[in-house]
Amino acid sequence: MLKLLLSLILTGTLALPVFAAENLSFDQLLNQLTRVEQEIPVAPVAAQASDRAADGRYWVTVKAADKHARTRLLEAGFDIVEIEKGSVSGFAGPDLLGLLSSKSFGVVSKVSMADYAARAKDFPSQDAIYHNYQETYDLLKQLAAANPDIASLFSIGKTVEGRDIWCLRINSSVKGDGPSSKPGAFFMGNLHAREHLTTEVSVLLAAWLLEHRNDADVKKYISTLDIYIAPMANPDGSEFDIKTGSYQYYRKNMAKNAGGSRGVDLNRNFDSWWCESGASTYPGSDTYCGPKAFSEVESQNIKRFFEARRNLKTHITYHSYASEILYPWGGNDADVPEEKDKKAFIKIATEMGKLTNYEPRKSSDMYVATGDSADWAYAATGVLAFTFELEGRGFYPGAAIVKGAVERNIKAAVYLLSVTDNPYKVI
Ligand code: 0X9
Ligand code: ZN
Repeated sequence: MLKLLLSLILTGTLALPVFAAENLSFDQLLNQLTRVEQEIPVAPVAAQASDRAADGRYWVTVKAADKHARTRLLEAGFDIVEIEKGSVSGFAGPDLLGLLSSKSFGVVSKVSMADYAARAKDFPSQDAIYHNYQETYDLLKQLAAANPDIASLFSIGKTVEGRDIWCLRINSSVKGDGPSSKPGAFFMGNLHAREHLTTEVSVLLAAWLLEHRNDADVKKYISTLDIYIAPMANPDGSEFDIKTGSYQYYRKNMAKNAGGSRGVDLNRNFDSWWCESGASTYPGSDTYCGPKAFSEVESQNIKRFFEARRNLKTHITYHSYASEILYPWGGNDADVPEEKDKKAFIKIATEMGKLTNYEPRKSSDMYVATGDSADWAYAATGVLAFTFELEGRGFYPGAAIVKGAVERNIKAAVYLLSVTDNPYKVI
């Protein structure tokens, strides 16, 4: 997101950062999505960088003790982009760089545009509306701070690289991670790193629910249910996927495997027929199930989360992309043995399918793959667990898709909340 601001300012598309305002409402957040589509420069980061490289510019940091020094730099023609303590940074072509180096300015460092782009730690500029880890955390914090009577933020646990898996809780009587006897719903995004649309759907669901807290139906769910939203279950992988400024098509967590490869497929690491089918024992593979079930701290944290909350009745784990709503089993061709569960799964998936235009389906009809989180959660705790495969073509469907996906999925999530008090009332 920050990079977008920078590039808009630099390209002159935007004089002032319009998204810098804090505490945006849900509508403002959603409107950003359409506004950015119109305003955004279309060239991908790599192309922009090579354009800049072609004009021979550099990202330069120059000593500047105070505002007078900054004024002198501006007068020399230096376009100040960032002000740091004792220095400023911005872009300079070869002539200006020569001037800055020869006069009494004090060039601290210079970086070619190609190297500058490669340092980027964010979404490519055309997808800058997507929330990275920090931005997701900041938004969750803002939401909790703005609704202290009903919302709180806590960590489900740390990742292998030490990030927190943040979870926003909406509950009118309990804060933090303490127990509740109210029926619970848990929405989880981004278990697979590259499926960034799932973070948007989850975090904007949180924003929408809190924004609409006084709507009659939402008000009722907030006062009677225990609602959890964890938009980024695999933040290490998610950040790795974007950190160069161009997508890495990365799926797994960031575990260091024996043999030197990286990552375990978290959606193959749960203890449900672990590693029997549709999973690989080869560590370099994208569907590597890990050395044993629950070998990964991320899946352990999610396991503990479910086990500590036996009040959970419904769950969605968001993935992308197939426009499908999947229900157990995914690791076995059989139907779930409990007839009432099967009926509830089918009915609820069908209703959510109508609201999203996604196809309801038994998970194993997509393919049999063992060790997925939804199968495990249902088998271990009885929670009615759905895997959503959001819409889109490809893992990086762009900024334009977000608004519709969020709106559709809010309807489905609200429907799920409407049955969370007793999911079996639908059959
Ligand atoms: O393969 C997966 O983990 C999911 N698809 S994705 O493209 N998001 O990777 C599908 C999970 C559905 N579960 C099973 N079929 N077991
Ligand atoms: Zn996935």
